[in-house]
Amino acid sequence: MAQHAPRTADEADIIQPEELATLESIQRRALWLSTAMIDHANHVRPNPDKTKVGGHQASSSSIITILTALYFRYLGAGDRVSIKPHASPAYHAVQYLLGNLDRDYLTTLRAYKGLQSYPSRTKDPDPVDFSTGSVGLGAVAPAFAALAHRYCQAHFGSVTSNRFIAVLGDAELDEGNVWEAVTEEALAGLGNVLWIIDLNRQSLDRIIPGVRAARLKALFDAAGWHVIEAKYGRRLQAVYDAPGGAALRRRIDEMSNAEYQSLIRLDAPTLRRRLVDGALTERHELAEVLAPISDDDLPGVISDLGGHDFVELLRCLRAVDAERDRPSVLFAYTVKGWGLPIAGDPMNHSALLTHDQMEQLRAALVVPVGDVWARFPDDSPEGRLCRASAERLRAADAPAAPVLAPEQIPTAIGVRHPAQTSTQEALGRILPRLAEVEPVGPRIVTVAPDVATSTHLGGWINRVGIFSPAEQPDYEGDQPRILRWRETPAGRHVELGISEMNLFMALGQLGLSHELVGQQLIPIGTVYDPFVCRGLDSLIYSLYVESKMIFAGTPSGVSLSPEGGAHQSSVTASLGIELPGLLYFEPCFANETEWTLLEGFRQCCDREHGHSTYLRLSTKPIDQRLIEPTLARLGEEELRRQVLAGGYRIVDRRVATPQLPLESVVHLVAAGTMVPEAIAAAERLAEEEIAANVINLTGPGRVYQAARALRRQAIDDVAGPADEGPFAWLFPPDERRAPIVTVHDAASHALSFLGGVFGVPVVSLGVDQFGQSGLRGDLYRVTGIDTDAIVAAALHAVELREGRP
Ligand SMILES: Cc1ncc(C[n+]2csc(CCOP(=O)(O)OP(=O)(O)O)c2C)c(N)n1
Ligand SMILES: [Mg+2]
Repeated sequence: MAQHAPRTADEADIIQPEELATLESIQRRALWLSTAMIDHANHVRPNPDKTKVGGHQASSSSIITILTALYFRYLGAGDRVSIKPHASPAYHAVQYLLGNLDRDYLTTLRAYKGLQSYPSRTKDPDPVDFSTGSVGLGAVAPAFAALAHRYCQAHFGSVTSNRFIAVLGDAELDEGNVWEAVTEEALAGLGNVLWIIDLNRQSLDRIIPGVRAARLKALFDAAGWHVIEAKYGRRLQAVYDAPGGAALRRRIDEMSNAEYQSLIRLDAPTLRRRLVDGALTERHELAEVLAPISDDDLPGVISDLGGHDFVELLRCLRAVDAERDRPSVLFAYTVKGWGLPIAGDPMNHSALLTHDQMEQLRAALVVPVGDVWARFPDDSPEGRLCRASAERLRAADAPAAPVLAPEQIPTAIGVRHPAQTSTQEALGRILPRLAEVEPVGPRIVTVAPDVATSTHLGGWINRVGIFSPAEQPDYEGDQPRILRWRETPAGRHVELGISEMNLFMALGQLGLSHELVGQQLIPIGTVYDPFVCRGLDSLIYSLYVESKMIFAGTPSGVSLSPEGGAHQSSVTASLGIELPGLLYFEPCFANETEWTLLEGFRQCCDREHGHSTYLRLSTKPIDQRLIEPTLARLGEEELRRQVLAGGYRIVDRRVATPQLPLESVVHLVAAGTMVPEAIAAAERLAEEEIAANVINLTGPGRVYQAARALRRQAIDDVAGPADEGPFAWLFPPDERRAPIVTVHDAASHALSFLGGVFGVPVVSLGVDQFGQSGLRGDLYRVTGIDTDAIVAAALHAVELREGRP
């Protein structure tokens, strides 16, 4: 259980008094700057919108001691840190004092192109290792980055990173994703991970019940973490050691958080009375131990918590360093609003100091009059410590290994597939072939949340093995078996427990390993497509931080048929189209799967502009011969180009039904598994004298982006011929008045945008109800995406074009 760091160590051994005084002075300035930054944004900067600007003075102040201890004493080069979202001003204040942020930015908190409301690794001007904002996500990110560190160290020998630290708000531990990470076996034993919990016992609305801290410590302990606490500061500890001190400790330990929070806001005489009179026992001892403490000192002593005591914190951090084989969590007891007049107030989350309170604070924190944004003079002890700390933090990082160039990724590797196969099987056949392809193969790492075999990663796993920091005994020995589960440090598949939140967080951080760890990885995850939604928050987080990863959602839609309604995805296609930073492909054929996967690799190699890639795959066997005529007509290179640009005409009416007039044209636009049904529908329509093109929309997101760009060009009146992108070959100019039918094993809405591109009628077929078990044919019929439904929709679309409702 929670350890108290040994108090036997001599204080002077932990920190010299002069340095302690310097740290105290730096923290005063950091507290001022962080509070003043928020004040300026809210009360000084012009605000024509009149919407509250915000910023969290209380949340920032509660980690001010922790941040000062970390950055001006503890951290070194290669340490990567995540800061709780609402303390971004405190973080920027520290970066300013370290010389990593220009003074001009101090007046730009929450302004356009200024300091972001929450730490952002992509948008803030100073170095931010991990973005935070949605509580719980930034908290766990460093632990997954440490997994990338461990993996890269085992595989490539050198890394640029060292320790991975998260400073969390205590209410972040309410989020389930935190516990999914804490109990994840793949993260076990990461001795370079430290979480510092800012235990101010307050969240947004409320004071957190006291029993929680004890429970939380027990949970971490049970999960194999090293638990330490910085509960009381040295002043309070000294009182506990005096006669009657044990009674005071019991009184404070046993009182509710709400009572403690109220006590620390009282004047000394009332505080003294409440402490004694409010006790059920030991009143005499309490009065005795409090008697020698003056009224001037009493409030400071009673609110003296370990998270605001440098010596106590540094003592705990020393205990952290002594532990190498498991992650550590330090519960640092703090006061929300520490050092401010709003300290401990239950409603202080968004509270802002008034003008008068700011003035008093400036005087109390000895900020130079007339220079509220002052740094320390270079030749002052504080200035010297700031400089020395900045140098220590910057000290020679090992150089990062070079990133592969997109040109080093093959365009195709020509895997052969049977005549009938699914895209899921195709991926399973392609990956093992890539294992040995230099230079990309060794950089591929796969991840699955307990679905590796059911998403067809078996062949890959047999080839490359499972990653484990230490070799695990293989009790199955050399017995012949379909899947060899060899766990070694050389393995290239990371198997997670069933947590899609962990999957996307792991992929996200592995996909940033070049930036955070100094070694590039190409992470590929597999997940049942419906459960993409289960990990959606961390998927969005990973895209927001511009990670470069690949994942296959498979199987998808109702095409998986007998598996039933609970496993049928529908809205994921829309996510693929709509999420920024994500490239989405829904291939139908095996060779398309290969080309789109390799495009995903190229995206991972373009660290600046590359996107993550989502392949929406299926278990439906597809007749591969259907693509042959188009392959012959366009040639492999051109077909591949069109596939990657978003789509191609797999049935071109100019070839299939040249005798039918232009007025009879209808476009059948199908994505992924629905292409064969659309082809069959086109044949039937030809019998009705309707000329149907079938467009295989391999990349609906890219096509949507092209549509957007086309309109933008028109609105902006760009000179010269418009870049029509895939529309040039999908909808040639003479066919742009033809109506469209879309068919997709996904929500019908996803492709309905196509009608708007050239302003024609569109009938969208898709899955807009929850599914059920059944044969594929039955399910296609009841959802209205089978061949009959496509034919009927096309006939209706033709009527629409002719003006009939
Ligand atoms: C996922 C999510 N839900 C809700 C919020 C809104 N919110 C912002 S801060 C906060 C409470 C945070 O409390 P704590 O983590 O203890 O930090 P403190 O403010 O005490 O420093 C909440 C609920 C959020 N940012 N993210
Ligand atoms: Mg809190």
